[in-house]
Amino acid sequence: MSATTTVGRGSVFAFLLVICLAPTARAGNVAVVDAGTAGLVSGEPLSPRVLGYSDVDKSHGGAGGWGTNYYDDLNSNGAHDPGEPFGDTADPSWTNATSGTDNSCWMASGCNMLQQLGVISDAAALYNQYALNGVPTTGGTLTWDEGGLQEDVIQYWMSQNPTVAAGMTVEIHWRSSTVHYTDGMYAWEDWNPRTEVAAYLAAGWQVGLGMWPLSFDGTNYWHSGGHALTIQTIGAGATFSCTDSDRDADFSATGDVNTYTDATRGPTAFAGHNYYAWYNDFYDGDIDYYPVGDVGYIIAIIPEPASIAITALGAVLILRPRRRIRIR
Ligand SMILES: [Ca+2]
Ligand SMILES: [Ca+2]
Ligand SMILES: [Ca+2]
Repeated sequence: MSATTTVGRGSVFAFLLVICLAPTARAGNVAVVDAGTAGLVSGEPLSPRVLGYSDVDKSHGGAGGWGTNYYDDLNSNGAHDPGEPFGDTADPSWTNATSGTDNSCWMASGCNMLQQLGVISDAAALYNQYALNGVPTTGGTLTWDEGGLQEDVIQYWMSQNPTVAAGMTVEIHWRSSTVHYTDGMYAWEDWNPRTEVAAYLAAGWQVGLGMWPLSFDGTNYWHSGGHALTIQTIGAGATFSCTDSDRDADFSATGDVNTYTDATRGPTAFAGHNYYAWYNDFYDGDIDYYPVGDVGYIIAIIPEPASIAITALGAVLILRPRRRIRIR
């Protein structure tokens, strides 16, 4: 069952729960066999292109490149803390220049979603503000060196802008954590994520994804650190386009928009339910080589009144602990 909720008016922090930092082994989970539907699935709906796309990139113009930043570790704790100056090149005036991994893809995507929704006009400025000063969450205040989720950004921004937030709806979907395909792809239960995301886009919502590479040691699959993307279009057949904080356009895309190849599984009937999986090749551009991006998290936002209702599974979420894997 996909865990789904709607977050709006006055309850923006109600569903921020557990943080899970460690990669999670999947031994003992139920596996479903996908008979005859493996590989690329064509005929999925073609969604309209999001207007006015936003592409906040990680700071990458200096020595740090896309993956590393430098900061003045004023309290010498080996981490970037709120207010500590940072950049892609160390400043000679800093007293304790230190480097760290930039894990802020979730922050960039959340800011993109807000700009594409039209409630802010400068996503890069908001990103820089949050990257420096942090995004408060129930798990602590997160800056650029920590993983998070788009909802951290969106819900914090909503708390800072309650008048606008009162006119927004946020829906969050997680796929099952207990059922997967025999190839290790995790399944959504009775919910086709690609089709549903296309429906969101067609109805004017903004959508962000979270996905996690799979690791396999010969016995167990598990998800390691993942990635967050901002959806622009669900293509017909086997692609979607997005903006990606960790690179400029590559593969088949031009400009700032990236087009990645998808693969899906399902629908596969098992134990009275239909299962679906969705993944893509955001790492290497070759889905046949290694399907790295297992899409497990979808967040959608829209100004109210919401014109469509995707699902109504809030009660399920309340009963289940929320598993959070940080994405970078
Ligand atoms: Ca950098
Ligand atoms: Ca520090
Ligand atoms: Ca980019």
